[in-house]
Amino acid sequence: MRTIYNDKHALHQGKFEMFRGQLVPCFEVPDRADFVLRELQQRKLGAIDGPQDFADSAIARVHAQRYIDFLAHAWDEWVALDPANAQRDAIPSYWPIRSFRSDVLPASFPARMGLFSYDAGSPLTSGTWVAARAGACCALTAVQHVLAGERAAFALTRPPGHHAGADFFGGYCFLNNAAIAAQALRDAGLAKVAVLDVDYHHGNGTQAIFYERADVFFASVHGDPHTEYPYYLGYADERGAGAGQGCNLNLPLARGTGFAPWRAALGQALQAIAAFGADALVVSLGVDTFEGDPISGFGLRSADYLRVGEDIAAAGLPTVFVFEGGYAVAEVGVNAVNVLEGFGQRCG
Ligand code: SP5
Ligand code: ZN
Repeated sequence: MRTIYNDKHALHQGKFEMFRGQLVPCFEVPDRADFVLRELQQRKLGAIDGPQDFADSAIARVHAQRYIDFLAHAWDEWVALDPANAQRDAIPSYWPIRSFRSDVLPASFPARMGLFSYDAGSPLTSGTWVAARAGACCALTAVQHVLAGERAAFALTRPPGHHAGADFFGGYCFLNNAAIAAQALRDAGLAKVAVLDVDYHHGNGTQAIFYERADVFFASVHGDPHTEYPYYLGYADERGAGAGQGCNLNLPLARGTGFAPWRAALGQALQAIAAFGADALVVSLGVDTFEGDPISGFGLRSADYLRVGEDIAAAGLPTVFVFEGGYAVAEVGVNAVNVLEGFGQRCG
């Protein structure tokens, strides 16, 4: 399987994230992608190419223009507030929760930053826009290879994407690479696309982007939001709305769930995707379901990821894998590449 990778990902390197009243070192670090890259190279899993460049218009198919404009200039505005900010990450501290207006774009940069975000755990840095944009180009390039007839391709992206909505960042995510890929597949003429999200955390951004649409099915297996991030979305009763009624499937599982019940939920998601009649599949491939993950609570072991890849391959669909979470840095390469290897062996 071909991988699309770009070393600009390392330009996004947050220092700290807010956790229970303290700034703690970021979990989402550049080493994550580099460990996956090294594992791909060692196992000779296929060609590793750079991305093609795409215009921002491909990103604007999913993200609001005023949000793209905000991201593109955020760092300069942050430093303009105070030259000393060049040494600090930008983290929001104000949010327009219920009863506030979100139609007005305040002149104040911190106020706008809060309008376009939902947590204090996703620092924006000098290289965030360039890295996120390059990641989106990796996802779009992977789509091109699958449209050209390859069975599957892997976009080795960071920062991750599935928590980012049409006009907000959060959960370490800025541009929703999986949603951008799914939309690109639709724009190329495929009638029905499914997004399968296997990250430990619910893909709230992807769900929100497609919630009222009948052409993109979203299925997710994740930690129960009653106790797990992102808390405010990802419940089983969210089935889609309007034209998208029935096109959203959430399968929340309790913290502590092991591979057998997790795999049964994956089977349920894949069955729903088959019933939907998808022409192509985008997989939000987070491996923070690993038993050793420092911020998550499922019990998957490294060998289990081979089975995950086999199960996904059995769906028989052209597939774009997009890298998401996974914070046990030393094992993240083995785990992610096991999925790809399992997929490759099953699909031939
Ligand atoms: C893409 C993705 O996986 N995003 C996950 C975002 C999770 N953010 C909240 C993490 C809370 C960190 N908890 C630290 C526990 C240290 N003992
Ligand atoms: Zn995650």
